[in-house]
Amino acid sequence: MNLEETARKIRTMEIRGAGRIARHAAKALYTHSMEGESSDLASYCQRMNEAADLLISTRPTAVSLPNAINLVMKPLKYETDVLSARQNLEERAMAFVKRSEEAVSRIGTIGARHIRDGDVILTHCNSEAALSCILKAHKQGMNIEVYATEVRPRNQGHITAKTLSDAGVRTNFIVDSAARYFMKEVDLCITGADAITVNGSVINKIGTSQIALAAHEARVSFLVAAETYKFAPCTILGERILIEERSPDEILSPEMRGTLPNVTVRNPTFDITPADYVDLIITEAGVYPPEMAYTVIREQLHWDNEDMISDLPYCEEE
Ligand code: RI2
Repeated sequence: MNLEETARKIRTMEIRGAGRIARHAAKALYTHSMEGESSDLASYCQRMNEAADLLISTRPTAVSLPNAINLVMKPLKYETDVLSARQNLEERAMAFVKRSEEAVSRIGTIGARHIRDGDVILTHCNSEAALSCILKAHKQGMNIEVYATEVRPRNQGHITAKTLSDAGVRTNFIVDSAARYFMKEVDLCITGADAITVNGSVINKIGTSQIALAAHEARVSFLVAAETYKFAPCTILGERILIEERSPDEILSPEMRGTLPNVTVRNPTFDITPADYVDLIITEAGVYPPEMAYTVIREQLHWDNEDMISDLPYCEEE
């Protein structure tokens, strides 16, 4: 898949999920570097910077995307010749893909330790990291049951239900608004994350914060499974994560909206769950209470490298 195709597919959500978006972006940079014909370092850098800008512009919220691009692109500025610049960038891109895949698997192993035999787990949207925990527990022979939400308007819950069903996990498929109704039957909620701020707030699929609130009310644990590259270094500087608002067509067709002249359809894709409602964040580097987000950013993402924070391209005001 070339750069433009990858960018288009991320934008239209044919490629979706915060981790997958990041891996595809790294692969697109790899391919773009391989296919290019730049003979000097300056034109190679320009070409790659344009590619990075295009990829970053595709979706604004999942911090995994700019974090991955940052990891691949940033050291370019220290290169002195085009050949090694290309080779090093391509190595970094593939190293990120490998690291990301291993992280999801490791999160499963760590997360399964927080699931007990007999647990009923509620999950929201379609998260590789959250599913990794659930599937690992199932593989270890635990007798678990899952409530999976539908996830209007894009219905990512269908993918989750199919994955769980194929793996033989007993699954209840529910509409998003039924989450509080069923919370009394749930032992544990596990979701993924698109971004985690320095104060431990979790940005994830719209509806997550309502579920966290219902879990809090029912004294049900709320866990978040997320690779360390979902933490947002820019939030240390007080920046906010931009919440994507997608087309109203995803909710009501233009024809239907035409019959409702006084109605505005709003379609925010993500919401923010404050740290108070999050019990634990499961990462590939171990588990952290949300209050330790600063430590994760500092130790795992090496935020104190001045280059990294001086020109972060990806955080905008809300
Ligand atoms: P993993 C998804 O976003 C969902 O919000 C999901 O919870 C999150 O990414 C993390 O997914 P979207 O692309 O990286 O469906 O754990 O909007 O797979």
